[in-house]
Amino acid sequence: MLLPTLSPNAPDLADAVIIGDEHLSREDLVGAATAVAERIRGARTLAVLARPTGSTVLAVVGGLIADVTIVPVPPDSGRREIHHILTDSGAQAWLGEAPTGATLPTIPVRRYARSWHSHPEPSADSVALILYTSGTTGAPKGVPMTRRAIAAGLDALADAWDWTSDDALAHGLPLFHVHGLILGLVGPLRRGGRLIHTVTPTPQNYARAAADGASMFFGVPTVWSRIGAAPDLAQQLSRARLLVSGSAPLPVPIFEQIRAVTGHEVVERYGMTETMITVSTRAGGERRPGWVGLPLTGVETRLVEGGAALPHDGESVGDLHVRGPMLASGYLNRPDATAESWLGDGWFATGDVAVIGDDGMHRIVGRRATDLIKSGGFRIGAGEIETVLLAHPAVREVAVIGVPDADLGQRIVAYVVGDRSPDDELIAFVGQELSAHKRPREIRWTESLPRNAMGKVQKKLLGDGSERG
Ligand code: MCA
Ligand code: AMP
Repeated sequence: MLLPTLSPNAPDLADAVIIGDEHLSREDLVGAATAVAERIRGARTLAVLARPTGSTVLAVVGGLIADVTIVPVPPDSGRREIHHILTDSGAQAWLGEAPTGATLPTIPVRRYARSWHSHPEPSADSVALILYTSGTTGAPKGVPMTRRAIAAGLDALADAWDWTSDDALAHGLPLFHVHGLILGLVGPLRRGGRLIHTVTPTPQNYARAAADGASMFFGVPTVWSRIGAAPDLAQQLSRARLLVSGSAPLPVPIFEQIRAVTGHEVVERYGMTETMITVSTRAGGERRPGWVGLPLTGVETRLVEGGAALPHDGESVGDLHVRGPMLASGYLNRPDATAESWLGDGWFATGDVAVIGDDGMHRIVGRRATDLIKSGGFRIGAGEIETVLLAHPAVREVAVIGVPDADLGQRIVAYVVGDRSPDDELIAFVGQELSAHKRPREIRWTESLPRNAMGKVQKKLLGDGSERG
């Protein structure tokens, strides 16, 4: 059973989910989400505009109860992105709020409706969620996540982090990724503890959640960096049990700053949309700054270079492959891309380059793919932004890269050849078509792009030279 604590006979829990100003007891959750389930039963796939609201929580939980696949859509998605996600996933309707100009029908989510009908537990192989994630080129790919994989991934984390129903989890991460949605919402619902979703992950909101009794905090490195820079607020987090970072590398100075101001060594964990979390430091183990820890229970990892396995000696750098029960089994409608990354025998090629110590500790060195940018913990494909910019009449050539950024890890910069237009216009143009976080922070106009003899843009020559592109 994916959500045992949401069975109609589970004991009530006041404030099982607090999201912004909305408070849902466990009884509210079960009653209202079951009412959603009644309305949608028999549907196959529904889209949810994943704003951080009680309606989104009820829509997702209603889908889980009714065995209807939910596709969370970034609420600030542009036209092109929404169109792609809806057509690729085959979503039949919007559940809850719909974006302006929506063409699909809308099924309302009613906060005060109640049903106590008991729905049968869906098959463990049923697809609960389809999450979209960027590749280097083209539109985002859908990753179908089964109930079995989600349950396995969450239980492996509970084991690593000693995560129980006594924990109250706090975070303010988006509800359309593994981090905020699966770990951050389905996680506490599976464990049976409270969730405080702070809507935005600001230092003020995290300090308030700590004062309200949160024991566990999730953040991307940008969030921890901003908290570290606000020591008075950060001190409030001292009383928590566990601070967890993931989605991008946590720089060592930030680890140390958080330790200095909260007394906590942040637990770092590593994962991907396609694999959920596979490697983590443990609540009861060493937290080594710059290292992401040990494979979770049930996970195997290997380092490969040119088809040969590399030793785990803390020095050999190779492609990281992972295998475990929390992995998805492929991309939706993309057998080509699936075949590139799922290698057979259950192994998945992460595209990340790593070293493994003889004690099993993993360090992520970087990414093999040159065109994937991580900004604020969001995975962003350079190619997707380039395609949009090329459709702007002023743009003749474009190359998008991630440049190092103290706050965001990387920030998106677009090198453009064309008829000079206001930078804001180009940035807004990307925002109309894609999500807000895919907008370039900066446009750099140039006479030409550096190309090799084959005509391919040499991104390594752009930026200040330190970029991974
Ligand atoms: C942003 N702004 C811009 C631009 N970009 N303005 C002009 N041009 C741009 N290009 C605006 C924003 O709209 C915002 O305005 C203001 O600038 C500040 O933006 P920003 O610095 O980005 O801060 P933020 O909006 O506070 O976002 C930082 C964030 C966010 C909260 C850390 O990046 C975030 O939520 N990241 C989480 C990503 C995540 O959950 N990833 C998980 C995927 P205004 O203030 O007016 O709005 S990874 C995953 O799931 C795996 C499995 C894993 O390992 O976890
Ligand atoms: P996404 O599919 O958005 O979850 O992005 C997954 C990618 O984020 C991984 O392939 C890594 O490149 C990166 N990532 C996630 N967690 C970490 C971490 N703790 N350290 C370094 N990179 C990470």
